[in-house]
Amino acid sequence: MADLSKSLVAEVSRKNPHEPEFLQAVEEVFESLEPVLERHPEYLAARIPQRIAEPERVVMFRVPWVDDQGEIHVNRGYRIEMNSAIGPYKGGLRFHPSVNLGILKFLAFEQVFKNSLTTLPMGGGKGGSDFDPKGKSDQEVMRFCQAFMAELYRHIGPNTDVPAGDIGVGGREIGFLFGQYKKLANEFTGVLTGKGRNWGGSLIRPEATGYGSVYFAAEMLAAKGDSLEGKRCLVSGSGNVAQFTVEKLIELGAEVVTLSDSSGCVHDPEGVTTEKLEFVKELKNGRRGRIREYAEEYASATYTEVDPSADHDPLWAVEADCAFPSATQNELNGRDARNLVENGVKLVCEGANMPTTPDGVETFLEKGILFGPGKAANAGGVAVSGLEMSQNSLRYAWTREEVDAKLKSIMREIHSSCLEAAKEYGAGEHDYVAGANVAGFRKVADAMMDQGVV
Ligand code: NDP
Ligand code: 2IT
Repeated sequence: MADLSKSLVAEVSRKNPHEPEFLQAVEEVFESLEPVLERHPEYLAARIPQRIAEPERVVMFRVPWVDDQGEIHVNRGYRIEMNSAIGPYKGGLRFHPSVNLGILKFLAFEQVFKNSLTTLPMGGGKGGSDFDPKGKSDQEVMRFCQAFMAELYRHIGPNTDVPAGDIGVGGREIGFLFGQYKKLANEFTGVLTGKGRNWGGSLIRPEATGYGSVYFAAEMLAAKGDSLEGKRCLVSGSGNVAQFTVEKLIELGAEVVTLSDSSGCVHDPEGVTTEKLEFVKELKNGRRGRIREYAEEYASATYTEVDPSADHDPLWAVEADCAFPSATQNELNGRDARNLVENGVKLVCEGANMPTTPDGVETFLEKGILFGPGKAANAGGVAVSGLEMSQNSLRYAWTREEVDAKLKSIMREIHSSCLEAAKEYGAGEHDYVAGANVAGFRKVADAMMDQGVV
């Protein structure tokens, strides 16, 4: 890393010493911005890097709730309002026991650039709680969501901050959150996205992140004269993003041979068919069971439990052409990256946010792997959230075909703006990491310059 970005990262690091994921995300972006800052000293004079790495506002609050046995629990709620230069704060809510301030700041920081890339007018934000929905009854999840929204509702609004889902927050949670917001604010507005289709939700929003990630992968391959047809693919996770990544890959003629959850991974050399995918959807969204049951249901599959002492993930050691990490941050390390390269993987497309560690990214770039970074590749979800906001404002609903066509064209546009930015600032021909960071940054930075020191 050159001196300029090093000293900027050191400054952010001094202010945020206990937030490793946040610093990881900042370091990657600042490194890519080096040539931009050299060519545009006005950004440095206006302290844009320092300002963009400082949330406009952070809200932290107590969330007390009562379980089915009458026991009282206390969780912590957060909303990071990172940047509103190009639109209202926009980004998901994560409910997971690992949630802390640093993780949400990394996600909010990434969201600023991702939302800018979508071409839609959305600022960046992220929130959530250390609440664990696993093993909780629907009633408990509802009471938690109501308690969480009892505070959050003061800080959000359709023109201020519009949350959505992320890990642990899907259609069920958005329903409970929306119901409580509506009751407290006495307003039916598009304050959340990912809503049910009968009450203001957009068609294709559930599918959008996974579909968008596959559209982005198809664009990367098309730029090399190739396609997904017949490609053997590894997918990690088995939640929202993973499920619809698999669905679109099957539709485009690829073969998916892995899935996982936080307990372990399954390898099915005969491929995940549409019927097997339906089983996974029912397992994960209906019964809320474990992916291990896939291997119990289908004899072609084997299950490997997570080994916390292992230095690599067996899922990334399976022979394949393409990999779609779609579970969580830092799930694919340097050793995993080398395993993938040795086993013939030519494309890695990040459905999750920052799933690849920095040494993993370096390996992919060094080896000339087509690597789609999360803030570009998984932007389809928030893009369709933006389209849901537009439909809510219009009080109108587009058809499935209309939304899907817009998603496809947004992903195509993100792909080409990454390549153009990489070229303009002298990065490698297929350096989507630099391209996404630079293209996402320039729009936000210019808006911040226009709006003065606020
Ligand atoms: P879900 O909660 O639907 O699914 C998450 C999946 O990842 C589950 O299979 C879960 O396993 C697994 N997982 C979660 N945490 C861990 C962990 N610490 N270690 C190992 N596995 C884990 O979430 P999504 O599919 O919505 O999100 C997946 C990723 O995609 C996240 O990085 C998210 O930020 C990102 N993303 C999501 C978008 C969306 O629209 N939903 C948009 C853009 C990015 P288990 O069942 O055991 O919990
Ligand atoms: O990481 C993400 O982009 C999301 N979780 C989706 C955010 C949104 O507002 O739809």
